[in-house]
Amino acid sequence: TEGKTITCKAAVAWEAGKPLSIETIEVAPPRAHEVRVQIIYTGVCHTDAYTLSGKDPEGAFPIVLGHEGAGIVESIGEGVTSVKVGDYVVALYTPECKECKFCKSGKTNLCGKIRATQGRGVMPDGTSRFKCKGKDLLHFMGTSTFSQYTVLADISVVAITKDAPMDRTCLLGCGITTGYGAAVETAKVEEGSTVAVFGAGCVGLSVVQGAVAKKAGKIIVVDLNPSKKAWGEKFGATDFVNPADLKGQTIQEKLIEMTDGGCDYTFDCTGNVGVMRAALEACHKGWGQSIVIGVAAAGQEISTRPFQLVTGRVWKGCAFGGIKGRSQLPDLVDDYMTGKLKVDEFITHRKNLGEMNDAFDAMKQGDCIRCVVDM
Ligand code: NAD
Ligand code: AHE
Ligand code: ZN
Repeated sequence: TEGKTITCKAAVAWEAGKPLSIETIEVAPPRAHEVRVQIIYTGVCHTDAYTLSGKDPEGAFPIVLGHEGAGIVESIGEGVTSVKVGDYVVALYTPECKECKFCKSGKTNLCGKIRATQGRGVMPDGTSRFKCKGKDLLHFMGTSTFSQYTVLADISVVAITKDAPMDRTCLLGCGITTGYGAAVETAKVEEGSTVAVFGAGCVGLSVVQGAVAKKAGKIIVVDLNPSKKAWGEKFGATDFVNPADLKGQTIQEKLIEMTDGGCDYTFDCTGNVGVMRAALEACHKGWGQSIVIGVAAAGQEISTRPFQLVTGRVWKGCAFGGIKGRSQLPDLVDDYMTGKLKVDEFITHRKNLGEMNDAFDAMKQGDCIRCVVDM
């Protein structure tokens, strides 16, 4: 049966650097291997602000941003078998087709199936499902969760238990999974190891949570904002260093001193390329690994002395924590339900769709970990 176009509200980014406008938009029915989802809650992530700012080389306008969402499947296109109408789902900006070279490699969570069209802001068939005032709107990260209804590829959603509240599960669509996965899946932090986390936002605090789960011995939070000391402690960090308080010593020197020669694992959760260098150089000679998670603006580059790598430090990075969304997210939701994974603690602000610009303003304040938007 042929689906109908839905008219609903969405926060539209007409151009870079301008506030979002709440508009009435038209959302076309899902085509083959697509699903239309009613978004119930969405988080707002720094990456949304980054693309809105115009600094994302892949950013194009007009677009419906948002990639941290949870909702209910409203309708499905031909050939969809992985989810059904009524399923509760989390949107996956890192999809999982289970059949491409990447998915089959066993080495990465990056799926190659729809990455090219996703990066151009269109559905896998090269077209958009969104219209506003007669114009096509672009999709974002394959998800566009700042709309009451959105269309995603079937490989970009995962069904989860209906028992889990969607105002919490939305956060597993990016920030929490990204940091937690970076610690447990990408770095595979070991019991007793020393960890330094640069930047204690939602991502960094989630790294701390992952390091605690893996029983790391020392977990040092590094942040310029003194109020992040208490936040680190709340998630189980053992130490806090504010680089601004160091006299005549670099942050890498301080960390090397605190850890008898350097950290086993460090994580950049700031997106600052100077911090990325410090994080690499704070690693222990011979084996320390530094994981880049932060997203840096177009044109920014990292550097260090090659000697740092020659002497055994490892520089790597990950998207979505290295987690495969369809295979692994349901287990993370179960961990939340059984009290093994903190999620509620990250929510410091709540807004509704009409206040989306306020949610962006809140995110930029030092007291906001995550703002959840009721759609
Ligand atoms: P956030 O702004 O909430 O947290 C960043 C923290 O870093 C803040 O507490 C800030 O005070 C601190 N900070 C800033 N500059 C610093 C410096 N020079 N030294 C020490 N601390 C500093 O951000 P977030 O939501 O936690 O996201 C962190 C980064 O991760 C962003 O760049 C975001 O775009 C990126 N991100 C990447 C992925 C991925 O898959 N790779 C996923 C989500 C977010
Ligand atoms: N489009 C940017 C890069 C942005 C970026 O690195 N995105 C991360 C997710 S951030 C989530 O908050 C990511 O998943 N990257 C892997 C990928 O395939 O996009 C640019 O520089 O072009
Ligand atoms: Zn994000």
